[in-house]
Amino acid sequence: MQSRKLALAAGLSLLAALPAFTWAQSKSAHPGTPEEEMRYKGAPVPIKPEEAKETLSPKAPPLSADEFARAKQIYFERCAGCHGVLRKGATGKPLTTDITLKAGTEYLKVFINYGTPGGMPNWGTSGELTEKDIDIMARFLQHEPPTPPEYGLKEMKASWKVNVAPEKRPTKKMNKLDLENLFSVTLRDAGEIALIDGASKKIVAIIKTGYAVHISRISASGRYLFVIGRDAKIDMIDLWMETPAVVAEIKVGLEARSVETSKYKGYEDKYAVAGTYWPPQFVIMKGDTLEPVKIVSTRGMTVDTQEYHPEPRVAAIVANHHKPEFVVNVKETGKVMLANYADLNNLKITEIATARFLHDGGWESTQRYVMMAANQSNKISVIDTVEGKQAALVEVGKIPHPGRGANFVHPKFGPVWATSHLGDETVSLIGTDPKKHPKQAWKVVQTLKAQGGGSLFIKTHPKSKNLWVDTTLNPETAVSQSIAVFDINSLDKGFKVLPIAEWSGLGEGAKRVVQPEYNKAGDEVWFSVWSAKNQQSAIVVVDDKTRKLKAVIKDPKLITPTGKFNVYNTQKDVY
Ligand code: DHE
Repeated sequence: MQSRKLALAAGLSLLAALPAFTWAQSKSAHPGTPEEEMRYKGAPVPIKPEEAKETLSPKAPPLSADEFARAKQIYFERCAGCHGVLRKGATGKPLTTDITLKAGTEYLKVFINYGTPGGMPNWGTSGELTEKDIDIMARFLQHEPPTPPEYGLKEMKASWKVNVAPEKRPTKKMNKLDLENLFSVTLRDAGEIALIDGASKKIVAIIKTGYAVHISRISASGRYLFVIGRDAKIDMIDLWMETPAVVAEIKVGLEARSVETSKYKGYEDKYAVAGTYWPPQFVIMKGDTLEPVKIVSTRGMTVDTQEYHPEPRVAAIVANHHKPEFVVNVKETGKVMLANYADLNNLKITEIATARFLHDGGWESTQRYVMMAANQSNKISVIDTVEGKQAALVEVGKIPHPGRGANFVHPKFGPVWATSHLGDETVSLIGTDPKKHPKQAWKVVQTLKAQGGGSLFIKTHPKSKNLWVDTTLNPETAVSQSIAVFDINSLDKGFKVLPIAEWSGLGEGAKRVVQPEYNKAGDEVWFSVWSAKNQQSAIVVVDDKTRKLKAVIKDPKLITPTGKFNVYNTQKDVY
């Protein structure tokens, strides 16, 4: 499987937007790049091209105003996710003018047309871009990159709304919902979330949120739900209201992925924090109103070559339980910033050098060490949140993508944290108990083979003996539409495959199975079966003990369900 190559002329999110897209249609020769890796591309950047400032460079070949506008649009939609808005390079190579001017128009045209073994899609030969567009892009790349506007306190405050002031909110829970077993489900392409009751599996509410909504996180008390869209809009939902609704909202930038809330003792529900891709910064807000109070830039030097990076995007943010701190992953510089929110006027930031490009991650079982994936380095950085330093940098498989990862007690090696990978079929189990299992601590103690590459998420629960591994982006339909499950006590026996998409009984569609999530009791696990916006999707619920189908949640309102966040498990970081 790993040896099969293809060129994919679109990002992951773009693919999701194409209704009748099948993997088979996407295959073409693309030497040197595994297809799973090709799919791991950024979504169109939701920055309006007209807002980005243009600079024409005298040394570059001329472009008309119309051509410049067209090129900006193509760049933000197709290129910026990998090469960065300012073209300084991320998953894709840098495309700054010192490089592109030397390369010249004809040379650049060849790259855009045919792609490269390093991962650049073949935009021309795949038919995605016309010859004319390719010519425009080749000239455009020799001009200075258009710069999107900065976004500071003034812009944030202008977008900020408190729909229900804290003093007007209920003083106790006004509904009969079992909040701890409620699920907040991302309805990605609808720009909404669904609140689904864990017991009845009924949709309790559909709430409008930001564009291409991404993740949900829950406040320390379990009362407030924070949802962030790719357009950097945050919606704060009060789960105590008779019908849960948005009580405050804000747009914290032009593009974002992460939101979190303060969880340290004495600071419960006090602050929220959000990280943005553009501008590269994070903002600390009041936890009851979302009023922005402190913005921190992440621009700075890269960890290895120590050169300036103008656009280091903020990836995962995790709330430290041991100190009043947020653990902030800064992608392109490869640094973890520990931002201490105890005194915002005298803000203390501990900057930890790890590896590039930091993406997602989560706690090991004691919640002292947080395990962060540096995906292009194939490493997991272990951050000791008590000491405030990196405890280890662990080599794992190709492009680790753990989500928040999975914790369990290995029959032989004691407590481990696991990640699956986008770039290969392995699951790496890392020992996490330096006290009782010092020999295994921060080492890969076992590598399992799962169904294939293209895995996004892995999950278990303290009460379960199952380890679930999805393969959402695998090119084989049978693999992307099913789930692998390991018995934690007999890992050597390999995995079983459950045909989740088939169980959903859905008609046509990509039906990609994504993100296992447990209910509060840890006795059932929910999977999204994700098809395009104009097709039916579903959530399939499996009994954890018997591994048999328990329920299928289908509803015309369940449009493109992806992430599911059980309130209790998200609040307490149970995974
Ligand atoms: Fe995500 C988490 C970024 C595409 C579903 N995603 C995250 C986090 C980051 C991130 C930084 C960690 C947030 C945190 O913990 O604070 N995601 C990105 C991207 O940059 C990327 C690759 C491309 C893009 O342009 O957005 C991307 N993500 C996707 C998808 O296409 C997914 C599969 C479907 C969707 O809804 O968009 C997707 N991402 C998720 C989910 C989580 C997530 C479900 C949370 C997992 C969890 O268990 O916590």
